[in-house]
Amino acid sequence: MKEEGQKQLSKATTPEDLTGLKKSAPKETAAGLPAVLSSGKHLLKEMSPGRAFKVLKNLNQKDGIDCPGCAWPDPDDERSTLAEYCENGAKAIAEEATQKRLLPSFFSKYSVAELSAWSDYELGKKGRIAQPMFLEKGASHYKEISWEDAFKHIAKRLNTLQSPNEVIFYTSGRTSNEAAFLYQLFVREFGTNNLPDCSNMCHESSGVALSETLGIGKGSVKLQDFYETELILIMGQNPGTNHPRMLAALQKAKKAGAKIIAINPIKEAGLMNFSNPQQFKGLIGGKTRLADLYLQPRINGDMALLQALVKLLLEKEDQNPGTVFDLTFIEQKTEGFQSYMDHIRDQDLQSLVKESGVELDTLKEVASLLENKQKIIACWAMGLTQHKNSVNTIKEVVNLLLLKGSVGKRGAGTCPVRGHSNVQGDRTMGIYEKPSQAFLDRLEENFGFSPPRAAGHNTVESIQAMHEGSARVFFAMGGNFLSATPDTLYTAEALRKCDLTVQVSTKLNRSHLVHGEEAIILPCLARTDEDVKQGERQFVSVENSMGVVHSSTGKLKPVSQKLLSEPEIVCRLAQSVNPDSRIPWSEYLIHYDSIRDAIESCIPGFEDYNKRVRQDAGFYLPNGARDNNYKTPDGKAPFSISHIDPIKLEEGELLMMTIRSHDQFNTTIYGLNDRYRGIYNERRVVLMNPEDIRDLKQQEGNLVDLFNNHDGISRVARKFIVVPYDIPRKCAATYFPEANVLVPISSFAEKSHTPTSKSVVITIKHHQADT
Ligand SMILES: Nc1nc2c(c(=O)[nH]1)N[C@H]1C(S)=C(S)[C@@H](COP(=O)(O)OP(=O)(O)OC[C@H]3O[C@@H](n4cnc5c(=O)[nH]c(N)nc54)[C@H](O)[C@@H]3O)O[C@H]1N2
Ligand SMILES: Nc1nc2c(c(=O)[nH]1)N[C@H]1C(S)=C(S)[C@@H](COP(=O)(O)OP(=O)(O)OC[C@H]3O[C@@H](n4cnc5c(=O)[nH]c(N)nc54)[C@H](O)[C@@H]3O)O[C@H]1N2
Ligand code: SF4
Ligand SMILES: [Mo]
Repeated sequence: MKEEGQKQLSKATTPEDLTGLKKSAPKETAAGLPAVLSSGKHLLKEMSPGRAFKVLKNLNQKDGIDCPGCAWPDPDDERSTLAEYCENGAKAIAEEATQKRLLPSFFSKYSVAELSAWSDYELGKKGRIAQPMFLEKGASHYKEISWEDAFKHIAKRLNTLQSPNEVIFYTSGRTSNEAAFLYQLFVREFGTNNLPDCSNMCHESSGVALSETLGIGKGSVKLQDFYETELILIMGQNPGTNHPRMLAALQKAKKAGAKIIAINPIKEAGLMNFSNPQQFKGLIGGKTRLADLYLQPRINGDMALLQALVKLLLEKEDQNPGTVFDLTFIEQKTEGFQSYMDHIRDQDLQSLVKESGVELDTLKEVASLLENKQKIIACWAMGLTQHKNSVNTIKEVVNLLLLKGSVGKRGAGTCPVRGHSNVQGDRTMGIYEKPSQAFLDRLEENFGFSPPRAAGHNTVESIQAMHEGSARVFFAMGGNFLSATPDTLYTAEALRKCDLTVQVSTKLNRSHLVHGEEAIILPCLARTDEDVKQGERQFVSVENSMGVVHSSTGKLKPVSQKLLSEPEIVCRLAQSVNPDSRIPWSEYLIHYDSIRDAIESCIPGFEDYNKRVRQDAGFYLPNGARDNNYKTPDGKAPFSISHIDPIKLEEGELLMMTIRSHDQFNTTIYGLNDRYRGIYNERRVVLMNPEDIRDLKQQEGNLVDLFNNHDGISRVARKFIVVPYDIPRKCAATYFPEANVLVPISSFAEKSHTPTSKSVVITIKHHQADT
C-alpha cells in the first residue's frame, strides 16, 4: 500500500508524459535574428502589442524596470534606447506580464489532483494568480480567501507552534531589497534564523570559497573590466542561454583584443560565436568568434584541469623566474605561496591531465595563453558550484588568479555570474541562515528586540527538518521549492508532513500542488507591475551580479486589484503575527523610502540610500576584493591546497549534470525547445556520448529509465529519450527540474551544502512501465 502511495506521489511530483522529440544539428552561433523572432513570439502570445511595447521600452532603462531574468548588470553609462535586453529577458517579461489570469473559477474547475497531472509548462502557461487562495485540510480544491483572513490564519498557526524554529522561511532570488529586508526582520523578530534561500542551491559554494580567500562572498569585477582585460576564462557557464547580454560584453572584450577560453563538457553555441541582435550586422548573420580555445573536460574535471595548468605555468616560471607569476603581488597580498607550490610540485601531471579529461597539448596551449597575461577575469556559474568539491574548485580558480596578480586591479578579477535578478541583494539584506553577529547586533540596536543568535536551517537542512517533523510550517517568498530542490520525492514527503504551506507567488507551480495539510497562496505584484501607495508610485531596488544597487519601477497595470506587493504582504503579516511589535510596519507600508532608511541604518554601504538609488544608474557597494583590501583575518589572500578526489564510477555508471534548456527559467518552462542544442519539443532527454550508448547496448531514440542509488536508496526517473551528443565519455546531461528526482538529498557540497546537481551518478535501463 505504501508503495502505491509512493507511486502516486511520484506521478504528482514529476509527470512523465512525452511531447515528441524533434532534432537538428546543434548550433554554433548564438542570438541573431532567430533570437529577435523568438522574443516577439513569446511576448505576443501573452499580451497586447501595446503592453508589450510599453514594457520593452522601459526594460533595463535607468528609470525603468529591472529585468526579472538573470542578474547580469546593465551598462553603467549609456544604454540602447531601442533594446537593452535579450531574448530570454523578453521571455521572462512575457511570462510575468501576461494578461492571462487565474480567477477563482479556474480553481473550482480543477482539483489539486487534476492540476498535479499537468506538466510544469502547462501550469505556467495559465496566467497570473489573481487573488489569495486557500486549500482547507482534506479539501480537493483551492478556494478564494480574503487577505485579512489569510493573514489571520497564518498568524494563528505560527503563534501556536512550540518554537519559532518549527517554521521554514524560504526566499527565491527575485524579491527586492525592500521586501527582503522586511522579511528577514519579521522572521527574526518572530524568533528564528531559518531563512534558507535559492542561493543555497546556487552560488553558495562561490560565496564560501570567495569569503575564505578574498574576504568577500561576491565577485570583484565591474562590467568595465571586461573591456580592459587580456583574457577571460569562462568555466561551467552557458551565458548564451542564461546570461545572454554577457555575450555583448564578451564581443566588446574581443574587439578590444581579449582572448577567451571556454571550459565546458559540452559545446555551447553562446561560447563559440555571437551575432549581436542589437547591431544590424548581427541581424543579417555577421558574427564574432568568442572562445579562442574551447576545452571539454569531464564533468567535475575542473580542479584537476586547473592544477594541471598551474603545474605547466610553474614549469615556465622555473625556467624564467618572475616572468609568469606576479611575485610582487604574491609577496604583498597573499600567504601560503610556498606550500601551495610544494603541493603543486608533488602532483603528477599525467594523472591530473587524465582526471581533467582534456588533452595535454590543449592544456599547454592554454598555459601559453595565460603565461604572459596580467589581466585575467575568471567567470563561472553552476558548472563549478554544484559538486561535492565545489568550494575547493573555486578556491583553485582563486589560486590561479592570485598567481597572476589578477585580483584587485582593472581588467582582472573574479566573476561568479549570479542567477536570479536579486539573489545577491537578498543576501546583502540578511536573507541568510547564518547571519553575522555584527548584523544581528545592528538589528538589535535599531529595532530593540533580541534576534535569535543560533544558525538556522539551510535548504537541505530545512527539507530534512520537515521530513523528520521538527519543522511544521513552510513559508516561501517566491520560488518553487518542490521542483527546485533535490530528491523530489523526499522533498514532497517533507512538504506533505507540514501543517501548513504558504507561498507568496506570481504564477502557479508545483509547490502549490504538493502541499501541507493546509495550503495558502498569496499572490503578489511582480517587478513589472505598477505599485501605488497613497497616490504615489513606489519603486524598489535590486543589486546585480557586480554589486550595483539600482532602482526598478513597475509600470504596467496589474492584472488584478487583489494583488499586494511583497513589502506590503510582509508588513501586514508581521502586524497580524505580533500586534505588539515595536517595528514601524505601518510606516513601511506607506512609503518605501522609510524601508530604505531602515536598511541604511543597519547595513554598511547604503549611506544616503534614498538619494543615491535615485541617481542615474544607482551606486556600487563597497568591495574589498575589488580594491585589494581583503577583509580576511590578516588582510592577505591565502592560497588554498586541495587534493583531487575523483568520483569513482562503476561499470555501467555515468556522471550526470542537470542543466537548463534555452526555453526555461529554472522551474518555469517557457517552451519545449532547446534551440542551440538542436533539441525541440521535448524535455525528457538524456544526452550521452555515442560510444557510451553503444557500450550500454542502447540506441539513439531508446526510451530509458534513469536510476541513482546513493546511500542505498533507489531513485528513478522514468521515460527519458537517449540522444547522442558531443559530451565526454561517461558523462551525461538531463534537464533540471525533470531529473531532480535523482539528486540525492544527502549529497551536497562540502562547506556550502549546495546539492550536487551537476554530479549525479546514474545507471540506465530500458524503460519499463512502473519499474
Ligand atoms: N534563460 C535563463 N536564464 C537564467 C536561468 C534560467 O533557468 N534560464 N537561471 C538563472 C539562475 S538561477 C542561474 S543560477 C543561472 C545558471 O546559469 P548556468 O550556470 O549557465 O546554467 P546551467 O544550465 O545550470 O549550467 C551551466 C553550464 O555548466 C556546464 N557544466 C556542468 N557541469 C560542469 C562541470 O563539471 N564543469 C564545467 N566546466 N562545466 C560544467 C554545463 O554544460 C552548462 O553549460 O542562470 C540564470 N539565468
Ligand atoms: N537539478 C538542479 N536543481 C537546481 C538547479 C540545477 O541547476 N539543477 N539550480 C538551482 C538554482 S541555481 C536555483 S537559483 C534554484 C531556483 O529555485 P527557485 O528560485 O525556488 O525557483 P524558480 O523556478 O526560480 O521559481 C519560480 C517561481 O517563482 C515565483 N515568482 C516569480 N516571480 C516572482 C516574484 O516576483 N515574486 C514572488 N513572490 N514570486 C515570484 C513564480 O510563482 C514561479 O513559479 O533551483 C536550483 N535547483
Ligand atoms: S541578460 Fe539577463 S537581465 Fe539582461 S535582459 Fe537578458 S535575462 Fe534580462
Ligand atoms: Mo541560481
